[in-house]
Amino acid sequence: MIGSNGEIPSQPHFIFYNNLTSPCGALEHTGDNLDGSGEGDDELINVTLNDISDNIKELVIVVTIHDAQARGQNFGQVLNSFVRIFDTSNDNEIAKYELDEDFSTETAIEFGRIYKKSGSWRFKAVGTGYTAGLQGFVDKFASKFL
Ligand SMILES: [Ca+2]
Repeated sequence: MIGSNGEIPSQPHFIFYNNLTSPCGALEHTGDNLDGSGEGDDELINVTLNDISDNIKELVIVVTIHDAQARGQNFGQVLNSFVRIFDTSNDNEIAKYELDEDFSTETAIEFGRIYKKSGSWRFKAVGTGYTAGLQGFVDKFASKFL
């Protein structure tokens, strides 16, 4: 969750497997799935846009492989991996990337951004892959406290 200065305001605003819920309650991560077992979506982040506190201007959605560098892993080695965003009010899929095809050599991707403009929330697909893993995003958005 990004504030107006382009950074995460505080550690509780960094939503991931060890911090599942945002301070405002608008974001809820359903938890870590370590092995991809089960059908369909393995991990979900539910977002209630109207509940996001006013100091948050943007949500940056990132997918990474845990300890990818140490394990020598990338998305190309994970079968049937994808990230998508959909609107639960009408089940419309807004965007989807196939990670194993589109990001075969990467270990982290910035999937997209949900941002506020003129009082309403919009989604922008980004689709930029990185090889620096989660730490690269921490350095970029949370350098002050992580
Ligand atoms: Ca996981």
